[in-house]
Amino acid sequence: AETYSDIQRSAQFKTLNSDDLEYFQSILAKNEIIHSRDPSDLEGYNEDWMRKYRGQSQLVLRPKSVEHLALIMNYCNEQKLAVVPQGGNTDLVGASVPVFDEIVLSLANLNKIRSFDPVSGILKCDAGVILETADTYLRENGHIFPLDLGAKGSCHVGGVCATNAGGLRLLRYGSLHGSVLGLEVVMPNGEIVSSMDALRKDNTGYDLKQLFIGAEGTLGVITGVSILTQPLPKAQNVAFLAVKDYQAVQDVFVKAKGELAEILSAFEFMDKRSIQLTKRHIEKDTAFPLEEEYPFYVLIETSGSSKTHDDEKLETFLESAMESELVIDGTIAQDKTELQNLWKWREMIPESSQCQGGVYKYDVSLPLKDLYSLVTAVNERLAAKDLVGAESEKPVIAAVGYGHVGDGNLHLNVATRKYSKEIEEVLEPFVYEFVSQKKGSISAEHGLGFQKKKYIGYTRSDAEINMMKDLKKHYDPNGIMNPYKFI
Ligand code: FAD
Ligand code: 2HG
Ligand code: ZN
Repeated sequence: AETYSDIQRSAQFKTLNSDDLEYFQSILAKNEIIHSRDPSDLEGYNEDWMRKYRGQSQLVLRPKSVEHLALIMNYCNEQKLAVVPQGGNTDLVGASVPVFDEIVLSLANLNKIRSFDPVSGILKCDAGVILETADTYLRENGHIFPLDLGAKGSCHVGGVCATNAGGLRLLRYGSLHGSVLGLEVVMPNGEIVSSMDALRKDNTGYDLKQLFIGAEGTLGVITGVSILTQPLPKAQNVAFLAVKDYQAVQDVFVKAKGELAEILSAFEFMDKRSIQLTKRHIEKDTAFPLEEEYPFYVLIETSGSSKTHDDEKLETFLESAMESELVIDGTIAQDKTELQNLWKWREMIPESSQCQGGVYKYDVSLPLKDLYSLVTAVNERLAAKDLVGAESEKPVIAAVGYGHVGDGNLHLNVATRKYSKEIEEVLEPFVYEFVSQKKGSISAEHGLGFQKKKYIGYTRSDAEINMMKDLKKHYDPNGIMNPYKFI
């Protein structure tokens, strides 16, 4: 894990003492406080999902009420104690863990569904509800959460809002900036600001909740979320297809948009190396659906209200795609288990690239025509420096590319045998410069966190960065909210 050797703990923050602990003990129950002088006892809170970043916090607070959380924030602000809000700790940019001794403020105990209206489809819940729990509850009520991602079993509803996660169906249901209707937020001074009663349409002044969506916990703590959910589709299909090159991925996308139209709910792509890496990790339990390997694969999902109608549309689409040799091989899930297995070959890529020892993850937006060129450029660069290969003495196992084609969002994962500064320096700032030259964004959906704090200028202008800094100074004058990160 990263040692943060190039930055210093800020002297403006107080170090936790016994008076502080006493105060927290006076408002919280014993099981809402985890304190240890040995930070490794709190590893699950101090270390991130990739095992790349590790902080040194000795204190985790897990309040069960918003009022208690507000008292904690007010106290921390007055005492200048730095705080990291934490949801499911599945973040991929080093935003969710402390850097030094910041207090971890976990939302895990604020985990109740507050209400659901099946007529409007509006769900109101605490921020600490696990995404999958919310989705299961909604399915029992004929609806689905408008966002789905591989980390759904651990990430929180508040956490996905704080990162503005995009996920696998953004193409269909849009971003959280559109589906979140209201938030309840505890500000650094302890004030509770709520727009939880918000309506579908409400144009009275600034849309303040947007400030917290994607702010990565640097402005306030989200404690409640009101969100517009979607009707549970009655019919769902998944096709897993093989194509000969990246141009064909784009051609299939255009064809799918035109012919599957309103039933298209996901369009994902992955390259050969992504699948080879994933095979190493999951093939013993999940058979790969195609007999051969191909340069690129696409996963297409349809969601609609009539099975016969959707089946017919998908079959017609596939027949013509195969006849014209745009698609060279493929399979359609015949039942729910097969459908889940096909999704696994896409959803397990992030874990497969991480579990080999170390991983450098880049989540970028690029114009669609240039989307894959970054993967090619990085592989050429690694090969030129003789860093990549299957042989055990090569530090990089593979640089793989996959992602949400429908959103112009590429995930480049460089799987390594261990974390090393040498590899990092080959990749950064090269990747960011490449993306900036192509007029892309250095963060499509994961945020900036600690990983990309130095690189914000590649995508945002000075004027924009100054405006962000002004907001931060205004609402968090002591800088206690998630310090050392992008702002
Ligand atoms: P955490 O990781 O705990 O925190 C994330 C950030 O939000 C931190 O800055 C933290 O301080 C802040 N935060 C958390 N909760 C709050 C709160 N209540 N109030 C204020 N700030 C808060 N992302 C995508 O966009 N699309 C994907 O498809 C996707 N797939 C993933 C698949 C896997 C296997 C994994 C491990 C991650 C994936 N992610 C994806 C990353 C994604 O950012 C997270 O899964 C999710 O958004 C983080 O939610 P969390 O509850 O774990 O938040
Ligand atoms: C996904 O789309 C996630 O699977 C994770 O955003 C991507 O791990 C990654 O790089
Ligand atoms: Zn993604």
